[in-house]
Amino acid sequence: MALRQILEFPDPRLRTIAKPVAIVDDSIRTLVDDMFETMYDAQGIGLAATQVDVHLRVIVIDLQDDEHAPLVMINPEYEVLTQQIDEMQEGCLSVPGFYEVVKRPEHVLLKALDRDGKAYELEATGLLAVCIQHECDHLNGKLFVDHLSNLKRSRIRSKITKQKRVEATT
Ligand code: QAP
Ligand code: CO
Repeated sequence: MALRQILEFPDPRLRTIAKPVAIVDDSIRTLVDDMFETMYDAQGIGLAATQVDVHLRVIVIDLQDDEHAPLVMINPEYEVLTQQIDEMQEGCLSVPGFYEVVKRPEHVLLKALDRDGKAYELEATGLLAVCIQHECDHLNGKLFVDHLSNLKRSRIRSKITKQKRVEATT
């Protein structure tokens, strides 16, 4: 297992549309294991392959509570099951230090393949539903900051860019 580097906004590689996984083989399982290790190391609850510069439709999620086991989602798709929209404060390992409220459907049905390539379905509400939608957005080159106003997004972009300049000179 190995830690992988997490791309940070506004890196253009985060805009790549990920390709479906053709076969769930050992190379995909290695990617999944590395993604869990990288996510736990960074103290995240969800990570998409896009964020580690691998443009395949693979997600790992671990809410780290008593109700939910760690989840692997390969070629995920979801259906919205309600008209109800909830607001939740979101963060992202690719936008470190920034948290903003995003509105999303509250109830989804996820269809995906697991670590063994076996198809499964999962109904989700609450934090898990938000996390599934947030991570699926990554596979389509989208970030939670895209749900914010242009003003908020450009403020976040300039703060991160400035911080990177400071880091480069210290
Ligand atoms: C997506 O995000 C998510 O800024 C997963 O300094 C987040 O794991 C879905 C993190 C919230 C729903 C609600 C962010 C860690 C982790 C940071 C994450 C940071 C350290 C973000
Ligand atoms: Co994210």
